[in-house]
Amino acid sequence: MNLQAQPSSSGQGQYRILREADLRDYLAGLPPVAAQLGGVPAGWSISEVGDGNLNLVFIVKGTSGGIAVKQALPYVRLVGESWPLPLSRAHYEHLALVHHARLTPKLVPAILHHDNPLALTAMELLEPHIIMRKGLIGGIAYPRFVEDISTFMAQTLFFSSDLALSAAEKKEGIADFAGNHALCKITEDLIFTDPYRVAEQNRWTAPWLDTIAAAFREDLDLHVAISRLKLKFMASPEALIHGDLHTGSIMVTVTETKVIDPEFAFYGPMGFDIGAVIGNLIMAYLASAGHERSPGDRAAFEAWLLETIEGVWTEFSRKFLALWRSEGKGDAYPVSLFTGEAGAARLETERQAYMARLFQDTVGFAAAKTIRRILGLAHNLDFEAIADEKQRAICEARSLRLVRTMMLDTPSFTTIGVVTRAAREVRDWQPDFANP
Ligand code: SR1
Ligand code: MG
Repeated sequence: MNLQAQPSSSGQGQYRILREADLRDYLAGLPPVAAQLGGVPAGWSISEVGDGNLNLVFIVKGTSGGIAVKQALPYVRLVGESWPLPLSRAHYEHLALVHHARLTPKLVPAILHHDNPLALTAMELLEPHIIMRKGLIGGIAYPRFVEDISTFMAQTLFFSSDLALSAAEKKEGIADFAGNHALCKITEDLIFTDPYRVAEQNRWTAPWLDTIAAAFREDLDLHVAISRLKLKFMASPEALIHGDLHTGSIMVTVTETKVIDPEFAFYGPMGFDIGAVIGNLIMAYLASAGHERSPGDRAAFEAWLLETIEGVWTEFSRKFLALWRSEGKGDAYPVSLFTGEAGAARLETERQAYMARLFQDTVGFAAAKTIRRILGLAHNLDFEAIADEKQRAICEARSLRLVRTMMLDTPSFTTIGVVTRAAREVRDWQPDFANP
């Protein structure tokens, strides 16, 4: 397995896991970064704050400002050294950040420095932003979110697709990210395979979900559905996707949204990103009952979540279609094949059909993203923060009931309104754990 980062033209350092003192010396040797921090290096405060599954994250503060430094570890942090992981993911994350910054500079952190051999990126410190998932657990609504995330997805997906690019540009893009296959393999295993079979690392809220987990392992209809989604993930290089666009990869205030952590980026199906956002909002909605202090005290927040789920799809779809109409200069759908009034009308019909297919993919992937967080290895704080395990299991069982239908009967979810209606209906369903 290749544990080395891609060769770098700058070549500032050999890989070593940075500790505080080492990082201080390293940053002191970078004049623009040192100037941004201000003061003397000995006075900088450095703390490791990473709570994700894979990397180290340091916050460094000086007299003038702060920065965030992310360093990839040569293994999966959540599991340990027994699960090696290539450092090259930092290279792909940097490439994706550059793509995002070019298209949506206000929606991503500014990159201050990147060192490939050290698998390290220094970025703007996002303050007072918090991880969106934590805000949602706290019942905070984010009025900018729909506008920002729909812009992020429409821009980054459309402009890396065949609708915008020449065939040559698109294939070069695919090649640039083709080496990120170890990160894809994590997704292929943890999302599309393990939750549906006996796998050592699976876990769920036992004993309440034991019967449901067993049923998911036996359900061949579900195995066909998840395998179709897996194939779509593996074999549909539609656009450069973020690849891990859950609410833990988004930092927010009530006035700003910043998308972070695109280390899983590769050319894949667009619905995987959109489904990640929608699936994670569904989980926030169905976990919300577990965070109530008194019955109904989060009703307004939950109504906002449902409106947000609807807004994410409708605004994404509107913006993506608008881009296609004005910037659809790629090699797919050649303009010369759709001339005149009849051609324009036919192309518009085709655009609507394309969006309908993309919506179906989105529904399926949203379901897959939810199931993996309840029955697989890496769980979501939305549910994990519910201390009463039976109450947590009730919220998780409701989620599984909804998304199992979304995965098995995807065509019946014709609009996003059908999804939110089904979510609202399952919100107060009481599972019978003896007869789930
Ligand atoms: C072993 S990595 C587990 C998960 O963490 C990342 O955030 C991705 O979602 C991955 O699937
Ligand atoms: Mg991440």
